[in-house]
Amino acid sequence: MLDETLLLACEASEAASIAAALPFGVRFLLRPEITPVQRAFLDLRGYLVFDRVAADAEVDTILAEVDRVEAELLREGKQKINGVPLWFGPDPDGHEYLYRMGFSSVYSPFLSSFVRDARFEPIRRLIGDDARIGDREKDGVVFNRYMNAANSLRPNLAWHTDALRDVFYNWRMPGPMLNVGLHFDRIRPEDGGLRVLPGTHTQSAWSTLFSKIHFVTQAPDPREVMVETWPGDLTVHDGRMWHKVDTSPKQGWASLRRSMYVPYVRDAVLEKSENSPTPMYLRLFDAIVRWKARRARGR
Ligand SMILES: O=C(O)CCC(=O)C(=O)O
Ligand SMILES: [Fe+2]
Repeated sequence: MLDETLLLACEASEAASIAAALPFGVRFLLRPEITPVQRAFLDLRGYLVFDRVAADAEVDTILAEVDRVEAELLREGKQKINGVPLWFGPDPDGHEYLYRMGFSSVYSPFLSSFVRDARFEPIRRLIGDDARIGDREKDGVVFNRYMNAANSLRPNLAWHTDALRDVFYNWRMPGPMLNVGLHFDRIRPEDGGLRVLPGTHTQSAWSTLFSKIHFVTQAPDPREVMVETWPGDLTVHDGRMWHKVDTSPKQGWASLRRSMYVPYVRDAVLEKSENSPTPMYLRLFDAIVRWKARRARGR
């Protein structure tokens, strides 16, 4: 982890040259304020990784909460929360398993208060002094699980920019936006996991939309950087940057990777409810994931 003790008061121009010299895999400590070097690295590369922002006990509690909510949703036979489809598919033992859940904090008072914890305040202010936690807006707090197993609904997530979602939501080209993720597993480079294309957050609108096929292209890119994670890590990435999740070469439960994305929102308040329709981009996303799972089964 980078020791920034002597860099806390540096000028923006100095921070920019320090950031440019840091390795792509640099891990930062989340302090009460985002530091000049952290800001400069984010501006330059499009992402930041903070070392273990959640404690092991919190990681365990969140994972147990998700299991509890999953069981409740299965009991109730729920297919969607606030219009966002729940992605259920078989696990390696043949049981129904939840691969993606939007609005996960709606059923969990623990999650709802955890994402508002004071330690995340510098992240909120990084996004904007007026930013709020939109856990009842957009897709809410999204919990993801990925597994490499026969019949898995989701072994990976192909190249995409999160900005596309905003094009669908607002019908305009996205401006700067930051996405905040928590990571729950030890993922080494050889485990697949999150890959980003540093610097692509400043590309043209055309490249943001078309330089790869959203949610379909999975192939390695010579410029890609693997984001190694420890349980409890927090990542921030610019939504205009290309990124993907690669399949673990492990099989079954050993390949499980879990992440949770917390929406910070600055637009007008648009809370969703049980009657909210499924957004167009999610219908598309849903169709692509199911098509890929069917295709994989057919192989
Ligand atoms: O699981 C991850 O870390 C990435 C998830 C992601 O990129 C997304 O849901 O848009
Ligand atoms: Fe994404």
